[in-house]
Amino acid sequence: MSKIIVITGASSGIGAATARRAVAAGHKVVLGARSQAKLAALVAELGADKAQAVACDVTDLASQQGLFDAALAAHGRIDAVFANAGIGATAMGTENGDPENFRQMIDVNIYGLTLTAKLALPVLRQSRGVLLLTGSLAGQEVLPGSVYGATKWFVRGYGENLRAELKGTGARVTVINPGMVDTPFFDTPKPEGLRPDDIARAVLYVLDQPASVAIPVMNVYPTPPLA
Ligand code: NJP
Repeated sequence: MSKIIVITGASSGIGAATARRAVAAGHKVVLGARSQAKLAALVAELGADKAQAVACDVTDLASQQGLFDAALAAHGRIDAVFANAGIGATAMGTENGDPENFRQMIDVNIYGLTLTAKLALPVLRQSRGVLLLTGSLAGQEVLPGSVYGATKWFVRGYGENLRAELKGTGARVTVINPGMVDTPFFDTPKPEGLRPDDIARAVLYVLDQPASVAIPVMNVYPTPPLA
């Protein structure tokens, strides 16, 4: 069945790849990110009958509300929300890190995510849908001094708490934890990493499950190089 999927962080990388794969699978997508021009180009590529976009900043509740309002106005329901917007560190560790970058990571990766979830929960209760959160393998292991990694530890714990909040509603929560993915998240190409479409396939796998199946966590690693 064709699903209505809201994606944040949809203007590039994992979010854009997921939008492409979702539309190819027959779903309809409603895309959010700050960059209006990139979103418009993606909608033109995917087709305006299958994709729409609302420029928004996930750290602003009213701005994100516009994304959800547009999805509900167009489709009357939302079956899945992929809370994927996130930013990385400009330097490794805490001692060498830029405090302004710490604040931005906490704003987008933590606060913005909680706003997405706040807007998603009531609609997903109704549709018995799925909330996917983009975590990270960096939120599964200890990386010395990493504020970015700590924001993704938050995602891991928050996913558990949201699952408890939704218990008995039929709505489900999945935390997707990618390894390194070759996206604009990094300043330089990462050919040794996963492709954005590798994560998109994982997202579509979760969305393809029947309502009776819950996938709490999915870790996606690149295969280690051959010995
Ligand atoms: O990175 P990128 P990825 N409001 O830079 C958007 C996690 N992850 O696809 O606003 C709204 O291509 C930004 O759009 P724009 C990572 O932590 C990655 O790799 O127009 N949107 C863009 O669409 C993140 O959670 C790796 O600049 C905002 C998107 O976020 C997710 O994967 C590994 C925004 C970022 O796309 C997607 O990152 C891992 C805001 N305030 C987890 N700020 C990896 N790449 O290796 C940013 O484990 N965006």
